[in-house]
Amino acid sequence: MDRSERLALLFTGIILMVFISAILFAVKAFDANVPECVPYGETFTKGELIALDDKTYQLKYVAKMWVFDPPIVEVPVGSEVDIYLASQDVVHGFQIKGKNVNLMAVPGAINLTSVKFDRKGTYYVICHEYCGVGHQNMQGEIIVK
Ligand SMILES: [Cu+2]
Repeated sequence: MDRSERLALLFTGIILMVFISAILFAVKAFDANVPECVPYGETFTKGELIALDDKTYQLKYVAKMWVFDPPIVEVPVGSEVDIYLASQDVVHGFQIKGKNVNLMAVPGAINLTSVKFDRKGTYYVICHEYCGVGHQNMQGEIIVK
């Protein structure tokens, strides 16, 4: 191995460390949260908000043409919400504006993520995957008060 090969390897190693550091920094600084996929077989067909205690909730969303069920949800400020997302028909998108949440609702699968709502306001849930003629009207609201 000559000097230029060693330099190339060193340079590649340094670049790799910079990338890994940037990812770790983003996870910590921006509270990045990787969604999980819940095993098939635990699916549900009805949306509901389940209070585990006064600040912890399970929110089961069903996406279907062209609504999110439940369409409007109210939680108190400071709530930690586990969102379970299922689809009854086709692939839908699920994005909470103002939050770092962007999921896909896929038939036969459940996606899970956690969100903390520490500011009052209305958060709009929108479908960002074209799902048919009513796609542009497919939205929901999470009201934090
Ligand atoms: Cu859609």
